[in-house]
Amino acid sequence: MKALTHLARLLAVTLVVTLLAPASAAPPEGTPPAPKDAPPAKIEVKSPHVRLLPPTAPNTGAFMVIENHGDADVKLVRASNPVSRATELHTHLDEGGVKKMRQVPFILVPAGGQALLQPGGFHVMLIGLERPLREDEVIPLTLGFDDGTELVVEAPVKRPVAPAHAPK
Ligand SMILES: [Cu+2]
Repeated sequence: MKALTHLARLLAVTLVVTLLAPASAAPPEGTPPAPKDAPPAKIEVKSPHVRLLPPTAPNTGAFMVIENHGDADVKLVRASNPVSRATELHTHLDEGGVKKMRQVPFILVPAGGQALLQPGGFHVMLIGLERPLREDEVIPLTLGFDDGTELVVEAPVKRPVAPAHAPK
C-alpha cells in the first residue's frame, strides 16, 4: 500500500512537471523577455535614435515613436542627455515655404495613440554637443512626462537615410 502511494505521488509530480514545462519554455522567436511581475508599461518608446551629423555640427536631433497605452493623454515635457549642454523639445513649422525649428513646451501623446518624432516634425534637440558623436554609440535619453513618468531610453547614433548635408 505504501509503495502504491509513493508511485502515485511520483506520477503526480511527473504530471505537474509536464504541465508546467510549456509555460517555462522559451518565448517564441522575436518576443522580448518580459520582466517578471512588472505591470505593462503605459508609455512605450520605440526605435529611439540620434541623427549622426558631420563632426562639426553643434546640434543634432533625436527621433522615436512614443506610444501611450493608457486611457489618459500624456505630454512629454522635458528631456535630457549626457552629451549636450541643453536638450529641448522642438517641432518644425512651415513659414512661407521655409521649414523652421521652434521650441515647444510639450509634445502630446494622445491616450491610446502615439507621438511621432521624426525628421521634419517633432524631435528632441540636443543643443551644444560637447564632443562629436560616433556612429552606433548609444546615448541615454531621459524623457520626462507630465504624469510623473520618467523613462531612460537607449538611443543609438544612426546615419540619416537621406544625408542632411549632401556632399558637394
Ligand atoms: Cu530642433
